[in-house]
Amino acid sequence: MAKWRLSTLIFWFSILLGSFNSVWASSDQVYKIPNAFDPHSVPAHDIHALSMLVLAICAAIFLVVTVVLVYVVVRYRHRATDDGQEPQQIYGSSQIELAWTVIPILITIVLILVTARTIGDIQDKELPKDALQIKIIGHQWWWEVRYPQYGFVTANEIHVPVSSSSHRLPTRIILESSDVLHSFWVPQLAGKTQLVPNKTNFTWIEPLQTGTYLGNCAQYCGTQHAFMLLRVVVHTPEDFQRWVANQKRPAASLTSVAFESNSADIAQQQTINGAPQLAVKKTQLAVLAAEGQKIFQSVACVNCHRIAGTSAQGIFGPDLTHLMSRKTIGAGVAENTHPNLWQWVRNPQVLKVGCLMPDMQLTHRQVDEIVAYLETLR
Ligand code: HEC
Ligand SMILES: [Cu+2]
Repeated sequence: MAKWRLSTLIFWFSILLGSFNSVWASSDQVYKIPNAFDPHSVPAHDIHALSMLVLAICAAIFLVVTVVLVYVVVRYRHRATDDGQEPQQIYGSSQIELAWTVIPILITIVLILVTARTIGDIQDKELPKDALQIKIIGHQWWWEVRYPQYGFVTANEIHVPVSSSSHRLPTRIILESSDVLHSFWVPQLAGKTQLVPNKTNFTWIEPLQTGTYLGNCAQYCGTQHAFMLLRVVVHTPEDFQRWVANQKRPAASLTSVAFESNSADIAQQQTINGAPQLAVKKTQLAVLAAEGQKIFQSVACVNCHRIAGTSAQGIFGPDLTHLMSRKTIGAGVAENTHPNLWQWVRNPQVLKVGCLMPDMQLTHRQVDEIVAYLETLR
């Protein structure tokens, strides 16, 4: 009995914790849980309205059943004065049988119709011809994000403009997979859509408020499925154009970048995890970064990663041309900070066990240099 009570307590406590998650979601953490009941985009609003209707119908059924059940249990409970005989039994009441057949059928038809209408509305939506197009390719366990109209590629973080009633700016999203099934889901922006190998799927979003919206892969796809997170950053149209202009640039040449003042903040940081603490000055940093680029180009990094404007043209891993413009690395497994990036390059298998980037067996010094180079990729 005591055990049963404890497990019940734990059960309800975890339910409670789960519901608090959506409250905590307001702080800016890497792992916050997106709330599907707080839609900020056109298709998500439609889905939300439908789910509220379905919930209301289910709640009404639940209420009727519970009230009748409680009434019967109380009204006809066992009494000391009972004579032990069964009450009068009813057989073959066509009235009752009709009622419990026809009413559920009607309810089910209503649910089917409203669902079909919402799905149809969302799928058949005519988007403006000049709508922004994004192609997302699922990989174990990260998202490749292509902007074919602008000719650049990024990863895991999707940037789109905000839409308003005066200036509608929806985004069409083309979904493909390079390996296994994945599922694109950003609950506040749209419903789930599968990414299927050898098939092209579509979905669209039309965010109505700027901000960052979190999503994740919603189809189990292997070891690191849980860390196949994505974020959608919704900008004002002007900010979006600024972001696009930066992404379109090839990686800036090292000599110009490393001496820029914004490298100074990197210079303040120190290497962690037992590596020698380097208090580097800007010029030293430039030397480090130049060395880093040489190493990057001489080891296997270039086989898997692309850095536009350099000889690195691999496509197996994420495009690194503007790595530092991303908030996270490893599809949301860690924030894109100096210590995390260092740890990643040193051995990605520590941060993301089983991920498809191997431990490159670099020395601390080589990692310092490569990270100095990567940090010029803004
Ligand atoms: C065998 C292919 C391969 C090689 C070689 C490789 N990587 Fe990777 N790399 C990947 C893959 C795949 C990912 C994505 C892993 C994930 O998120 O699950 C990745 C992710 C990264 C990321 C994080 C990018 C992001 O936006 O999340 C960085 C930085 C990176 N690699 C740097 C390097 C460097 C530096 C080297 C060379 C020392 C290197 N990689 C060698 C395949 C490779
Ligand atoms: Cu997955």
